[in-house]
Amino acid sequence: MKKKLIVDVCLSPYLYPVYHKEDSIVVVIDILRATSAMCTAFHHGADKIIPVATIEEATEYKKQGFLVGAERNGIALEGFDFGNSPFSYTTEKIKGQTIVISTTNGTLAIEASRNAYKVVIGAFTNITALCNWLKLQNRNVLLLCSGWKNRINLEDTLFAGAIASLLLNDTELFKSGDGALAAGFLYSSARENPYKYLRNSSHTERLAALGLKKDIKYCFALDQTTVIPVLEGKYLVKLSH
Ligand code: 3SL
Repeated sequence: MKKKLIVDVCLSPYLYPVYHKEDSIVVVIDILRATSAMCTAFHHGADKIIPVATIEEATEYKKQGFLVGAERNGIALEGFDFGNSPFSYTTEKIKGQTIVISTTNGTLAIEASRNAYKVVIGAFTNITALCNWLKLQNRNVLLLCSGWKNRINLEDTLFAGAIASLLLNDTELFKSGDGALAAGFLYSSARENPYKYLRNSSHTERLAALGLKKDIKYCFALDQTTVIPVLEGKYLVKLSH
């Protein structure tokens, strides 16, 4: 019998070192809102994205003339071109451009997983394209939730559960680690209406209090794009598939 591939979920970037395996594909997940915004930016024509962990790096790129998105605690930082709303990455502003993004959690998770075999970006907005691609890779898959300041959050876990369930149910290729089992249970409770299920979660409440309900709804919309961003050196680029 052919050995099965493993799909597992790492619930926080803090735990990443104990999940790291040299041969795994890592899917970085920050549903609200970094990875949703990145998929949208590519869909609207961004050429490359440079994800950076710190505001100092973002400031340095800004000085060099790059378009820079910077967000902390849900708020767009003054002196930069964008925050983290998918709606700010419009075609008029970013088509053909290399943009720089620094966010509270999402870009930290990318930084944490740089040493993986491959790092790709996942969101509800590219879920079908991403799953179809993962099924063809013949690799273990680690779904890395960005969480909130190293704590677990519900929306990333739920999305990880959705991906794990799609990989496990649609093929015989994978078996799951306990993280994927737990996230899958969460997803099966929430799948009828994830947006409603998450209405009392901490980051949904935080963004709603900032008047960002439209962003939240958008980040739960399925398949807005077929783009899969992939990390190549310091750049995220569009995967050709
Ligand atoms: O944590 C992050 O990286 C951000 O996505 C947070 S926010 O949605 O912009 O508040």
